[in-house]
Amino acid sequence: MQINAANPENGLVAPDGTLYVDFGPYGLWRRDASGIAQVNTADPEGLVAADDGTLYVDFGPFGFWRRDAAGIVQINAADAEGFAPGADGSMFIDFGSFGLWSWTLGRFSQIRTANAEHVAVARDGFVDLDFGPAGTWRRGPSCACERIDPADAQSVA
Ligand SMILES: [Ca+2]
Ligand SMILES: [Ca+2]
Ligand SMILES: [Ca+2]
Repeated sequence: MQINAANPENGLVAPDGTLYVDFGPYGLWRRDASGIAQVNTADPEGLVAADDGTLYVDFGPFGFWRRDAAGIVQINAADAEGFAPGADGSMFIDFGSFGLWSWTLGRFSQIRTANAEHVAVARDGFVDLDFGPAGTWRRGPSCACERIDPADAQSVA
């Protein structure tokens, strides 16, 4: 089924079966059992679905948003540089010069003040964080952060 004649820039199927498509200047759209609808007119820079089906969207200068059954809400006005969903429903967000933050159960907490170069979440609940010259760090389910490599990783994906 064609949602839109425009070329999609990005898309994903959330764990709840909803299809989300980034149609660039035509905004963000979804398709589920109730049909096809536009979620937002802004062009997403990135989107990811958490295990619980919640969609998280980086709308660039319009901030960072989440969408669940209750609707779509902005959770921060800053433009995220990167983000990755944790196994427990947390979201880890690189807000550039504002540092690295986790979003859990509706609350933000800052993990580090440094600007991460890359954030990746392993399925075992660990978060790998590339802080460039400050080395590569790993944050475990206990929330402790430890440096696993003093070198600047090329990638932790
Ligand atoms: Ca886009
Ligand atoms: Ca962004
Ligand atoms: Ca960054």
